[in-house]
Amino acid sequence: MRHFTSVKQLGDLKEAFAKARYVKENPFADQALGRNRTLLMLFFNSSLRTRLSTQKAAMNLGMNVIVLDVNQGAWKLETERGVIMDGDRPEHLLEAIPVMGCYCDVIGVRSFARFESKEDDYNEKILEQFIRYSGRPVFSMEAATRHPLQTFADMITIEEYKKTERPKVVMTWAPHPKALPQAVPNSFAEGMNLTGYEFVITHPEGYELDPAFVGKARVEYDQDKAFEGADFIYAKNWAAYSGDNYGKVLNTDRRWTVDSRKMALTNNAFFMHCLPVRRNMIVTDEVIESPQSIVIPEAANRVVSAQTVLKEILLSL
Ligand code: AN0
Ligand code: CP
Repeated sequence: MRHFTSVKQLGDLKEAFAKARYVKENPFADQALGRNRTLLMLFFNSSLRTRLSTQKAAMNLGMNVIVLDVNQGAWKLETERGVIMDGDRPEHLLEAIPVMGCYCDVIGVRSFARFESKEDDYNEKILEQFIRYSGRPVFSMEAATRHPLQTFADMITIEEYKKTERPKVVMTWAPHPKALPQAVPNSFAEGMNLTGYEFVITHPEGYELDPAFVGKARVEYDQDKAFEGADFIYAKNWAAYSGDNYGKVLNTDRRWTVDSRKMALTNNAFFMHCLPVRRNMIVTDEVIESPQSIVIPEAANRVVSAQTVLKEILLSL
């Protein structure tokens, strides 16, 4: 593996899960692999889990780590070519990327959808420039359209908790006051389509995701119906994708909040969320604190997913 931007690049899933299990059981077995190798983690957006878990994963592999928050202390970056740079951005991405490539062996990038241009977001304009101009392996720490390290951790978690070969997994939209990207739901749907699980997506009308990510999922607009018999409930908010509504919040209807009444419709389902989560918007206190909530082990598996992927990248150097 050189670049990692989608869970599709995990290749054979059984093998990927076996590699993840090995990493989880033997976290310090590959300390020599990363020796004198430097990881640069670059953040255009905030992070708690991705920052800490990826740094921990790299340290487990013996790597040195540099973390840069582009918006705190670095020069503000111009990202458009052809712009007369007489504004507040003193440096261009086209110099910054190859310069950063000189100081490291591997680059992780977080660059969310900006909701300014659907085309730029869905072409992964920022991430692709890192791949093209850095001269280094690049992995996504959530880009505009996907969050593959999160999805891989989610998949590892479902494998650990599932009680049947083919569990019913339901991804539900839930309300949120701000416009959030589609990266997490896109990526989760992409991952679920690679498995043999039964996969259902439920959301209000207007929140349809890109069909390329929905794949063979069943879309059910009645949330109660979708929840019936579910083994896993995966909650997430996203802003609208379709047409002129791209990036818009169409409603914040709290009838979609995941609560105990809805969880009672399921097959005693586990509750999952990538976090950070807004309580009593996305999910009630009661559900997230219940024994069926696995959000913390899910977050813990972010170290495992990052370390499994970083190890593959190091092996390719
Ligand atoms: C981000 C999102 O929804 O994509 C990050 C989630 C991992 N969430 C927020 O910005 C709240
Ligand atoms: N789940 C996740 O990626 O969290 P952070 O945004 O805190 O990194």
